[in-house]
Amino acid sequence: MAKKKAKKATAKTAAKKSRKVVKLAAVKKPNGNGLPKASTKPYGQAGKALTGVRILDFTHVQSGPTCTQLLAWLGADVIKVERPGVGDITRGQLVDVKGADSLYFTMLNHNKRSITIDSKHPQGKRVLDGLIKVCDVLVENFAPGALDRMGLTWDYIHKLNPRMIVASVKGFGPGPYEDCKVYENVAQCAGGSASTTGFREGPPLVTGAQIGDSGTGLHLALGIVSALYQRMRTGRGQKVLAAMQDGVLNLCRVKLRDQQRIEKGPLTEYSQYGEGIPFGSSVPRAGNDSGGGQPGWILKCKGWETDPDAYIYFITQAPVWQAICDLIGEPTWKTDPEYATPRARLPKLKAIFARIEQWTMTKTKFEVMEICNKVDIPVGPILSMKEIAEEPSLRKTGTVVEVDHPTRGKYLSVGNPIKMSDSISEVTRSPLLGEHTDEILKDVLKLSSKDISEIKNSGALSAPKKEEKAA
Ligand code: CAO
Repeated sequence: MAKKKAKKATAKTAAKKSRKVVKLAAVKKPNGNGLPKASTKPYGQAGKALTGVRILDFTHVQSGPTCTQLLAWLGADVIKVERPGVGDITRGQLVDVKGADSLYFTMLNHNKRSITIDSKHPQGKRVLDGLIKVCDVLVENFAPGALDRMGLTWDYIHKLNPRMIVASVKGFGPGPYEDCKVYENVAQCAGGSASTTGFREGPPLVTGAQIGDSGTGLHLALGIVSALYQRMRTGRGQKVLAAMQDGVLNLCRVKLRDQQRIEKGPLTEYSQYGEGIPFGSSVPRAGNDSGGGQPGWILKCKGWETDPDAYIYFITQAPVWQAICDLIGEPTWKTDPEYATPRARLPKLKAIFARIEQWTMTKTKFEVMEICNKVDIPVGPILSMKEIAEEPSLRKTGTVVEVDHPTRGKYLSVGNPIKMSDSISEVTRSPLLGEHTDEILKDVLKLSSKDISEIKNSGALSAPKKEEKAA
């Protein structure tokens, strides 16, 4: 009985502690169903989704920063810890403006604060310990074992702060490759994407969409938000792992679907089937075939001879087959048993798309888009990055934003692709290296000026002097 009471008390204290960090009205003012009274503030003015959540951001390059940038857009206070003098390596990669942080860095680190700490220096460790105590989530994507080598093991962190959620991106989950370092294209290859991308007669291909890095960052963000939600009930943190191989495979799940179908017979919707080419034992590369049940292909449009992006993705969706026949001038195909049903069309897809292409080549991709959408035919223009950058509707929604930066000037970035009616994202510029070091020591850690001087004088927050480096 006494044990039970003590347990209850511990749980209560843990819950109380967790409330201190995430100040959710839901917890403070229960209203029958546990939710607070509906806010009377206008939408967009009642804080942000993650207001009150503080993130210790140990991420670098792309996968981890994608995750923490998203959390920052959703309202979290993201404190990015960087190595003194160097920072996130991407600050100096693919530089286009001399002396300024690269677009690689700025476009992945909006809305964050930066503090420089040598995590292996005893005084640096002292600062980190302080931050661990006041943060809700530690996010990292170091090479396997690097966090432990800094002394920041799960046990150590959890002892300092039992509410802490420790979230990691790694290349692989537990298994034969768990110790490997991984970059984007390694993950695309190991996650099944490359073997299923490209043309049958060509080599495997990687895709420009950063499904390994940014894709895994998104998976991790969802894990973190879920762990924060679970912590509301349990009062304790947990480990969250998103492995890049797993993230890529999750995005390739239709291909694992096809792997199981191929064992039972040919994949009839693949153009390979129509061409009479036998299937092997694993899912082949399918060019521009659609991944679903509605056949599609990329077709040339007017101007394709000189414009590399004058193409359109055309889907011969079954319910609009009649409209397609009328548009391309083949009205007899509507009733001809050789063409009238999806099944009858499967073996002739190549010829059918060639005939549709004769029509699309007489129009620009935007004309095809307009004409087809009027009669509900799903098509997609191949938009170049130039066209996307200039597209007014994307600017209007904040999906493409112009950001001003003190050393590089104005640049374009992708804003938050998730739109929420009561948690509006504003994109603010990425921090300069160590820009918020003093502010964080003073306002977040509440250190005295004496303590701050002591830490600074120890060299834990600044780059080693050149002579010292050489020595
Ligand atoms: N103070 C002191 N040391 C620091 C520090 C700081 N603030 N920040 C980092 N370091 C140290 C680390 O402790 C590590 O040292 P040890 O190897 O001695 O333990 C060292 O910097 C290098 O870290 P790393 O191994 O993570 O970096 P890397 O450039 O060698 O590898 C990468 C990069 C991406 C391959 C590797 O981090 C990785 O595999 N991460 C997981 C998968 C991932 O996220 N990949 C996507 C990257 S984006 O394409």
